[in-house]
Amino acid sequence: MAKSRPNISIDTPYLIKQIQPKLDNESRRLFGKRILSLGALSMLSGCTLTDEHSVEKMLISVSHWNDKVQAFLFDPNKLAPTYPESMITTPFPFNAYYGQDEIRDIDGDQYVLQLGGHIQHKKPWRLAELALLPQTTQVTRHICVEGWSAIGKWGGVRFSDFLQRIGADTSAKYVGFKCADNYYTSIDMPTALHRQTLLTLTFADRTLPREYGYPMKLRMPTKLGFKNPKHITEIYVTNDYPGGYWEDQGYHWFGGA
Ligand SMILES: Nc1nc2c(c(=O)[nH]1)N[C@H]1C(S)=C(S)[C@@H](COP(=O)(O)O)O[C@H]1N2
Ligand SMILES: [Mo]
Repeated sequence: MAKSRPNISIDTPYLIKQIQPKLDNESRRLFGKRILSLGALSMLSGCTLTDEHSVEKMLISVSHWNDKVQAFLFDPNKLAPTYPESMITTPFPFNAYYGQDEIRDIDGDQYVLQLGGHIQHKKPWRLAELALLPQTTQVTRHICVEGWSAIGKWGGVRFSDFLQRIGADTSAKYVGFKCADNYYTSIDMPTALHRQTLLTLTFADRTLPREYGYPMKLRMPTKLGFKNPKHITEIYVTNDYPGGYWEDQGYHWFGGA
């Protein structure tokens, strides 16, 4: 039985004041661009703001809130900046949850990419087969939350083309990734379908070096570094929130750059 709720009125400007400092910088910046109504607040938070309890619940879920704000404001048609090749950073930084000495050695001839979840054609892919698909390149900036950024050139298959080819259900919520080093992450479908999201096989016009994710990584200039999985061994489409290696330790899941 639904409890009868005290009919309190909610002071929207006050609420916004409470929420603003809890937003991360990016959400705050994006937030400033829009006029916020109580309707938008309830929609973004998924809470019906009818009583104090629901307001509290909303304030508690501010981390999810940040994700939702970013997802809501993500413009699938807006391109991340691209750069001239003269601006490429050399040497390009390596980063992983382990040091250089533990970089995985993967045999490209033995490699298979597994597909799972809401995908029609789940036949695994060999590296050579991926290389036969139409390729494109981009020079974009990789931004790591640890406080560095670097410009690099990546090449590969448009991920949206690949998803279409394998018959992925693009109305599903998430695309998840499992990696050879046990790293894992997941992204929202709109970002998966973004035209700069690349199933990446090359770096600086050469076979993807082992430190940067050989044999295959996903490159997204619209997302922070930790959302860009290297050494991918499995791609799956799902409606169940898959989380991620850093995300499960408190990083914001959406991770927009
Ligand atoms: N498989 C895997 N992918 C990963 C990571 C990792 O540890 N393992 N680290 C992430 C982080 S935090 C960053 S910044 C980038 C670093 O990519 P780079 O080595 O090409 O600069 O990879 C991301 N993808
Ligand atoms: Mo990172």
